[in-house]
Amino acid sequence: MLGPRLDVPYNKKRFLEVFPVVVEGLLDTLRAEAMPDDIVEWYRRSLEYNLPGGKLNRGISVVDTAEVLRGKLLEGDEYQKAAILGWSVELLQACFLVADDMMDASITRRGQPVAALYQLLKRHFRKESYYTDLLELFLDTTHKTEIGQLIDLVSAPEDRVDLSKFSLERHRLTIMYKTAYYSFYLPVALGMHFHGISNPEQFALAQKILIPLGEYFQVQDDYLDCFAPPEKLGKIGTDILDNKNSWVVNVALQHVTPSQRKILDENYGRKDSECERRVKEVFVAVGVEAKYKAFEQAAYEKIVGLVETVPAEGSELKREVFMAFLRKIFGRTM
Ligand code: GPP
Ligand code: MG
Ligand code: MG
Ligand code: MG
Repeated sequence: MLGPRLDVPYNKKRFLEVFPVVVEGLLDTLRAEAMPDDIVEWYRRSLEYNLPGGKLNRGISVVDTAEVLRGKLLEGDEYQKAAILGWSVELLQACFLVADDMMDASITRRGQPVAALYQLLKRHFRKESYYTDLLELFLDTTHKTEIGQLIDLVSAPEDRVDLSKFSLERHRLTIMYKTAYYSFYLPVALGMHFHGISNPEQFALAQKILIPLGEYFQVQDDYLDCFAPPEKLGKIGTDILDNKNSWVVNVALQHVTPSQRKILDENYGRKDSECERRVKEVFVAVGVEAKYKAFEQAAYEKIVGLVETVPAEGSELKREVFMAFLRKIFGRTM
């Protein structure tokens, strides 16, 4: 294929090769403040433990975006710089996941908080004309994500299960804020700034496509929480136990018989694995899997339709930026 290479192993390998630069840069900022060696060492271990373990889709998407916009592979220092911007998203993600796992009482995942991204941006981007745009983007996105997390948690009281409070409208609002902005809009917007795009209309157009893409991703996350094998998913689902306003329960509620509804009322949101099992039985019985497959297909077509609103020629943005992201997540099972 001519132009950017988007195959996953290659992109992941070269992205990981920049990680030592990220770590050394961050450690230098501590050494420059004369931090004791054991503190520097702890910081190194924390970065190495928490950062490289995931899929790295968000970080790699910053580089992919920049390469698609440029129409060629980035090399040398330029590649390194784009990858550092990608690693800054992974720092934000690591920090979010640790907080989320405490909020959701999850059992397994990657580790402890790291909030070094602003040091990283300062070190590598301070002299760029778009430095304040980067800062603003990270701050606004973090705020949106925190609001999303607020809606998610307030909608799931531990002591008061009331399924009549759930709705797909509330679900849409939740996932747009808690996931879509930081996981989809942020990486592409960073790649756009890196490439030198500054026209707000282009960012608005990107957002119009990426928010629905992110919503689709979080519906997948909700479905996989319930139905994917934990060893494959890398995390143990907690949504039923946590009384979450998830896509799955909303779809089930639309199709239950009165007796199935009673089972859900009595078993959803209870911290008990037998209750969880009964809830899953109802989900299976009402045919959630087929509804999910239909949802995936419809979401795919809707997003392709939105991508086609980007002009095929002569636009600063390129359709491939979005199609590359869509291909990464369509039909995923982990
Ligand atoms: C995903 O929700 C949302 C986040 C990881 C954002 C967390 C943001 C904070 C400000 C803490 P989720 O709980 O469904 O994710 P998972 O299934 O991975 O636990
Ligand atoms: Mg959560
Ligand atoms: Mg969670
Ligand atoms: Mg989840």
